[in-house]
Amino acid sequence: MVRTVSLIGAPTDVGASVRGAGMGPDALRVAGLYETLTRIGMAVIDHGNLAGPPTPWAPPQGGVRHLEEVVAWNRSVFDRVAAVLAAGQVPLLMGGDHCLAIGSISAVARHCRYAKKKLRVLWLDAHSDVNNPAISPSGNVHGMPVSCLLGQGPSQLVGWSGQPAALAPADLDFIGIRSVDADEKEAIREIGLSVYDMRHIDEHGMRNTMTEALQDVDEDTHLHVSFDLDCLDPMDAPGVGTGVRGGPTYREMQLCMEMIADTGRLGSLDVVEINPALDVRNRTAELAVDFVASLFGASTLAR
Ligand code: B3U
Ligand code: MN
Ligand code: MN
Repeated sequence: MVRTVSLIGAPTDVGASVRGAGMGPDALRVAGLYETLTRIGMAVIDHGNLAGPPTPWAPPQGGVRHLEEVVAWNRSVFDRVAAVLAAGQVPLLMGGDHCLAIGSISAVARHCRYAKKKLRVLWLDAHSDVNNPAISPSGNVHGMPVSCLLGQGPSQLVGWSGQPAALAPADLDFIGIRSVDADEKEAIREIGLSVYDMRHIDEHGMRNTMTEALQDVDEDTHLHVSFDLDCLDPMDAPGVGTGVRGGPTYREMQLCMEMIADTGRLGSLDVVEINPALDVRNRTAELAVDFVASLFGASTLAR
């Protein structure tokens, strides 16, 4: 059966500190996301862009910036992702910054509970995004989505899945991490999160890393990939707001995506933090399209 992928644009940089991620959905369209997925045999629907408030660029209040606007954008994302899942389709959220994963993954978690599926989230990122208002150095919510999903963020952003926490710590694996704030390190240790950081990938290779990360994925698993493009090395992907040197190479990331595709369990996806204002000829969006194609089995089908 051909699976239908539903593209959902959320053009906002409301959770970031650098302007421009709001242009991400159109950069992905210009890079040929729809056409590429169609070419590899998927049915694709582009739902266009969601609407939401403009980014006020105000300072943080109580350790959080733009809380009201972050809530509004995530509400729209939650509702649309929930509707797409209910229709039996695969939601592909085109961000926008990474705060949008709160709405997206909360909807996925609720769906998995009703569908009696085990949710596994792979968080591909340079950052661990596990800050909260008490410890965040910036107040930017794109550094806090993991905490919110674990039930520890601002109360307005917690509990949307219908449970106190959308995710249990064991539901989540980080891949590619190399920038963690001091208090975040403490939080990661306290919560007991599974982190495959760049050191782990350097020492064990991407193949062993992904074999380990995917080992308990079975036919009852719903895999969600939350793909922050700053996971990649900025030499390859310059179009991101907070790039960090020393990420996986193009080849390593391709292997990561192909191994996820091989499980056949990919159920939903976020593609976030592309910043066309900082990019070079849309290279980062084009790269993202390559990786998304691999996630949906492009290389496997070509064999
Ligand atoms: N940890 C920093 C920086 C950051 C997190 N996520 C992104 N940047 N993209 C923070 O502000 O929380
Ligand atoms: Mn992120
Ligand atoms: Mn990041």
